[in-house]
Parts: sequence; C-alpha cells; structure tokens
Amino acid sequence: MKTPSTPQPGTTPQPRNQPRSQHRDQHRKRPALFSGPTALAALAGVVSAAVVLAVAELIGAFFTARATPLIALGSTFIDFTPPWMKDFAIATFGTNDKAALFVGMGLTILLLACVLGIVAFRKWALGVAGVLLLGAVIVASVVTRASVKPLDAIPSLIGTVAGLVVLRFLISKLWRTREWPEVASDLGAKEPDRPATSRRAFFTASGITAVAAAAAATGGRLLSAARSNVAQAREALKLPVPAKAAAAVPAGVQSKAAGVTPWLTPNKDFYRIDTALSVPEIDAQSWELRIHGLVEQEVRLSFQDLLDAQLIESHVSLTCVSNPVGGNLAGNAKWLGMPIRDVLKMARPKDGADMVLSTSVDGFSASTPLEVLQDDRDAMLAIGMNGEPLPLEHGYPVRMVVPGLYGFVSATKWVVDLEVTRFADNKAYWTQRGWSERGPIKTMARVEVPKSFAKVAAGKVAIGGTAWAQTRGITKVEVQIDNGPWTAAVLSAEASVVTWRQWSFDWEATPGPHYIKVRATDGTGEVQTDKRADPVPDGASGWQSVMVTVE
Ligand SMILES: Nc1nc2c(c(=O)[nH]1)N[C@H]1C(S)=C(S)[C@@H](COP(=O)(O)O)O[C@H]1N2
Ligand SMILES: [Mo]
Repeated sequence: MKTPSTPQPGTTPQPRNQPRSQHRDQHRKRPALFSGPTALAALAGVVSAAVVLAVAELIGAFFTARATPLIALGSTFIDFTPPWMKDFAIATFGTNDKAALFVGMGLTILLLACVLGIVAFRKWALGVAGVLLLGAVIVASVVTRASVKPLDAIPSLIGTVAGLVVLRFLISKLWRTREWPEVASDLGAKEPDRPATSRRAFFTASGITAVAAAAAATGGRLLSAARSNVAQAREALKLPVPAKAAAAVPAGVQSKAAGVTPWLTPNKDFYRIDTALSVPEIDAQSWELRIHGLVEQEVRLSFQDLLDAQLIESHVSLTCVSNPVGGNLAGNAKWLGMPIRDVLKMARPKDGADMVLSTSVDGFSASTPLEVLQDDRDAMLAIGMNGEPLPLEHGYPVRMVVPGLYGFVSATKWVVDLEVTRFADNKAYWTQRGWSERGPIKTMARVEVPKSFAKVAAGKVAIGGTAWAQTRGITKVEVQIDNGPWTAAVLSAEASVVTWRQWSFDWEATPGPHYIKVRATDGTGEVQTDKRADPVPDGASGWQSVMVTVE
C-alpha cells in the first residue's frame, strides 16, 4: 500500500500504519538521486529500450526490413504532421528537419523508457503492460508503412521480447539489491528463492547489456549497408544518349556579382525535401511503373523501357512550396528522362480525367493537373540529374520533374504508380494535410549578396541574386534602396523560361544602415506581389528586404 499523502520518489512504498517518526527517518535516509532505486530502475528502462531498438535493427538487417522501429515511428509521426508544424520545422531547422525529429524522438523515447523502468520496478505487471503497449505501437507503425510486408513486423516483435527479458533481468537485480533492505523485504519478496545482489552487480550487468546493444545496432547497420547493392548498381548504370539533347546554355547565365549561387546546382548541393526518414533503396531491375485509372489501356513500364525510350534532356529549376521569401529551397539541374506525355499517349486517358496522382514507393503522393503533363513544357519521368543517374536521395531510379509546379504537387521521387483520376475523387499527401491541391510556382526574387545583416565597405557594392517564375520566365528584376526609386537590375542571360534567372546591381553605398528590396516581373508582365503570404497553403509571397550596414 502506498503512503497516502506524500509519495516520495526514491523510496519504496510504506505501510500506511507506520509511525510518523519512522516515516521522517525514512525521509532522511533517502538514497541519493542518481544512485537510489528509482534512478537505477529508470536506467534499467533505458538499457532495455536500447535493447529493443538494437535487436530490431540487427534482425531487420537479415530481413532487409523496409522499416525498423525508429524509422517507422518517425515516419508515422511525419505523416501526422499538420501543415503548420511542417512549415515550422522547415522554417526552424531547414533541411536539418529530419535530424531535429530524430533528436526529439530520442528524447521522448529516453523519457518513456525511464518512466517504464520505474513503473516496472514498482509494479512489474504494469511495466510489462506498458512495454507491450509500446511494442504494439511500434509494430503498428511498422506495418502501416507503404510497401511493407507483414513479416517486417518480426524484428520489432523480437526486439520487444528481448527488451522485456532484459528489463526483468535488471529489475529483479534491483529488487534483491542488499544496499536497500527495505526494497529487499518488500519487492524482493517477489523472488524469495534468489540470492541478494548488489548495486555494483546491477551496474555491471547494465553496462555489459548497453555495450552489447550498441554492438548489435552497429552490426545491424553495417550488415544492412553491405546487403544493399542499390548504390553500386546506380554507380554502374550508364545513362543513354538522349534523342533530344538539352538546349545549349547561353554564355552569361551566372550573375556578375561574386558570391551568388552557381546557376547550375551540383547534385550534392541540391536541396532535399521529402517525408522519407530512410532513403528508399529501389532495385532498378525490379522497378515498375503502373499507369492506370481512367485510361483506355493500363500500362506497365520497366526501367529498361525507360532506357529504350526517346529520352529528352533539359534544364529545369525545382522549387519547394515551403520555401520562405528569400529562402534556398530551390535548385536548378539538367534532367534526363522520358516525356510523361508519351507515357500518357500509350495509356490514353478517358474523358473527364483531370489529374494524375503519382505515388512513391514509400507512400508519398502528388496531384498534378493532367493537361500540365500533356502540354509542351516537357514534364518527364527523370532518370538522370546533371549527367548522372538520379542520386538515391533525389529519387533513384525514377522521379517526376514538372516545370512550373512546386515539388509537393509534381516532383514525386521513387515514383512507382501513376493513377489517372480527377481532383474531385482523390487528394494527394500534402493536400490531405491542409496544403492546396494545386501548386503553380509564384514569381520570386531573392537577394543573395550581400547577406542579411552584413557589414560592407562604403563605395561600390555588387548586389546579386536569383529570380524565378518557371514556365513564365523572368523579364525584369528591380532593386530599391531604402525608400528610393525602383531601379532595374542587370539580368544575366536566360537559358529558358523553366530555369531560374540571375541578376546583379551595382550600388554606390553610403555609410549607415540600409534596406535592399528586390522584386521580379515575369514573362506575362506581372510584377511580383508585395502581399506577404506564408508557405501554407500554396507558397510564400512578398518582397524580400535585406538590411545591411555600410561602414
Ligand atoms: N517520394 C517523395 N517525393 C517527393 C517528396 C516526398 O516527400 N516524397 N517531396 C516533394 C517535395 S515537397 C519537393 S519540394 C521535391 C524536392 O525534390 P528534391 O529533394 O530532389 O529537391 O520533391 C517532391 N517529391
Ligand atoms: Mo516541397
């Protein structure tokens, strides 16, 4: 029975009828915070949790499981992310949002493990129930991932059992620790036949288990990496020569201002945004794209079909809807692929269809207007990026690239399914989470040099940056210093209306604080709006303003 009024962490339950004086006595003898039974029970919980994850990781390597517990839990969490939280995560952590998620998850698991350890120490059955509940949550999140087989639950199941065994082993040591006679006489009575033990023995057992868990996790990781040959297959892949080469890039596409981002984004610097906590590894040989739905003829394409098709190559800038004004979630690359138009010609969409829902192997989906995939903007099923096979994190072996639309409604990576359908009948991944169903890219101009809050020397200062309005093109960029007149910047050469365009502006800077504002005009003559909008639901807008100090 528990003390009725003052439950004390670090002490064991006392009989209600104990005299008051003894109660106070007990209080004085309370073991230190980090070495008392409660703290050690928490430690036992943490070690057991590590065992759950490590064993699942190791077993998962033998299964080539698609989702181990951490990945599955994180992915499920991401799927429940409301738009404001995605927006907040990207605004706060940028493309490190996944690392932040892992840290957050790690802390949550740590806390839960401590609590479960303490509960198990005080009331074993309750602790077991808690662990089983958690195991069920893990298994549920594993088996509900896209393209996961029921057998993928086995690593998590075995991990949970292993964790329980370790928890019982460690907790039973605590029950019998002779440094706490009051524990030994109360909880220790659960195991009357077993000999007393010591705190030291507990620490040794915990330490050995923790080291074993770390070794199992590392071994699992290494084994998974060794068993996956997708990266090698990608390295070995020779891209075919396109039937239609990319238009030559004119001289002078790069901004004259030093420090502006390269016009062509190298693959390794290309921003990455997706919901995938572990990059899907798809074997190109077994990859297949199914085109179905409102079509006369269902079509299946193999990777070889793509290699054999009439491929085109073109420079296209991608932009993320989550990009804030002045942000860097945009990139420009040379893509190689098969026009989606040609694929749709084989399938022959039926009347009434107005959308293609593309789905990735891991369950992301995008809704793209059918006519956008059929017009002459050359939307493609891309297999190459800047002369290389797609990097794994950018969609290997096949992704969509659709000029003029934000990625969330068009740029499906690891794409495996195209369903010809109607906006009225189907909603894509982010649309279900509060973002819009369509996403044409808004006209945007960005100042890249000088940087916000930079200190620059008085005299001639080169301002420069990038602007984009894919499919409409950029025809003018203007700069405003403080409240002066809007003045035209020097535009760099334009490669095409589907690539971004850089600019520069020579400024005679005078000492003091100054604000630099920029705005672009697109090919239809429309000036970029100054109306501020957040990324949610269909993209940020407004003019970027950069404060600099001239000395
Ligand atoms: N499978 C999959 N494809 C995806 C996404 C995703 O989460 N999963 N995100 C989309 C979004 S929001 C953007 S902006 C682009 C980014 O492509 P990148 O990472 O190659 O730059 O991919 C799109 N394709
Ligand atoms: Mo995006």
